[in-house]
Amino acid sequence: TTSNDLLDRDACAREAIRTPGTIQPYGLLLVIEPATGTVVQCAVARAGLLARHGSPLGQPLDQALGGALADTARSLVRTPEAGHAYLGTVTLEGVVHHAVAHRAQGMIQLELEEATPGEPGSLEDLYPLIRAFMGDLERARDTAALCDLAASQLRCITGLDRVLIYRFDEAWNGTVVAEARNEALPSYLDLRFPASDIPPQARELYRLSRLRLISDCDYVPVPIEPALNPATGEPADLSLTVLRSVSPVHLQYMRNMGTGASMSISLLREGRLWGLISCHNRAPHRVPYHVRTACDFLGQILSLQIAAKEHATEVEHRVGRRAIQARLLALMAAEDDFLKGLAAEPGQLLSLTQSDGAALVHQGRCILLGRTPTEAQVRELVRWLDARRRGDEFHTASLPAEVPASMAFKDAASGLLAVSISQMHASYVMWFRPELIHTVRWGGDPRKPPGAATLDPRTSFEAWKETVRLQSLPWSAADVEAATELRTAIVDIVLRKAEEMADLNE
Ligand code: BLA
Repeated sequence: TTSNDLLDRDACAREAIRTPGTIQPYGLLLVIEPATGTVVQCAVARAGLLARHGSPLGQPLDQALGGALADTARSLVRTPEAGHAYLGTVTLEGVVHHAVAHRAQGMIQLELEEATPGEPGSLEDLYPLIRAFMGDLERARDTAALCDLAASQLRCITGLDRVLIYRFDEAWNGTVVAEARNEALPSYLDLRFPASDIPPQARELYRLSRLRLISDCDYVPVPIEPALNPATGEPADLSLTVLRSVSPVHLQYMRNMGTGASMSISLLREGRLWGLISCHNRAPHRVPYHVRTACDFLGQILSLQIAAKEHATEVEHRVGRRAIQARLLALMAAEDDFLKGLAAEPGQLLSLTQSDGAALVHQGRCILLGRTPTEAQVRELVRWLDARRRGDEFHTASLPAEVPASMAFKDAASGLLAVSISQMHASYVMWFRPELIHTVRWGGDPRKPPGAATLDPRTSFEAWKETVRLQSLPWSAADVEAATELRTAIVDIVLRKAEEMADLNE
């Protein structure tokens, strides 16, 4: 990574995406001061819509819209809720608009979004699809099946060319885990991309506001006038609005990936962003209001189902690990030599920590199981572990960064988890994981096509591969716990055996 890159990433993270000062042009925005009910800021793409009523600025809301929202306007001003209120449709100069209001910064933000021809008139029209989806979800076995179903259902409801579901890891890198598409756009299934593609302030916003729509990556932004609210001196915070203008960096990203339109829906688990459903269309396209509501609803159902499935999987893993531990204990107890017991069924020892290789080093012996460095290399690692000797457990997902000499065997061991089983001797159980780059599966050709500009998922994938070189999959808390529990069991058995021997000798 060059310092240039880092600067760019900082700049990205600083971009004030909540207060862009402009809106997308498929509707209009009025900021209303609730005490007086007058419009204090506005953004209107099609001046003709309001021409006969004059500029809305300084006018009471009902007059600004020629009386169109007179009743709603009065109740709007009276209700203090912060949430999203759907106010029905309003026709201006023959154009039907969906009216939606929020409270923000003590103001009312009223958006009028142009309806599209032939769109569903209500959420009820979409109910059969939603109900079918819920039935299908119930039959999905695991998270992968849930995501596949959701992707195809979302594509069916929206009619968009491609629907991706991606999931964040602990470091906010993402992986495309499910995809439904036609031939208009290429596959991104299994592609990974670095955290910087969706910078932190965007992730925070997406946690608070679940759905965003970019109907045309080449849109001409409409400025909010005046730029600062005369009552507060602040720019309008558009966090909760649909019409919010989007980061120009991201619009370029969309152009580079050949997508004219994009809609994304947040997937949350316990208040944390788990992933996104990202929908694309090759040509500009606006997903209608009620369809978006249905998508938002599907997103929430999917989020809940994912949480339930993941919880169940975690419980299952815990139970599975207990069974492995019990088996290993039995094997060790059955042998005079506990090392023989541990090595008797290598699959058990490896799956205990989801590793590809393991080494048992005790009293001069060294037993290698699965995919490991050579015995000489393992002994070298043991000397290193012994020299650093801090605590009974050590783990790293980037061994080459800790022990440069391990570069030579990064393919077998970029990750190391080790527990010490003796206070006196250099005795260890060690588990190894290979370099992640070798464990990534990818669909399609991950290499960027020649001449492609540098801001798109393919290039990001290349960048991601650079950042994960020399690393294994991270060790989870459960992996480390399983290792230390095994250590305790071994120490107990070894100690007990030693004591028994001592008793016999007495
Ligand atoms: C936003 N970046 C986003 C969004 C997505 C991605 C989905 C949400 C907006 C939307 O719904 O379209 C990223 N889209 C992807 C990825 C894939 C995809 C990874 O389809 C892979 C398949 N982005 C960059 C860099 C910067 C950046 C280098 O790649 C900054 C320099 C910025 N991305 C950026 C910003 C936003 C964003 C600022 C917020 C846009 C907004 O909501 O205003």
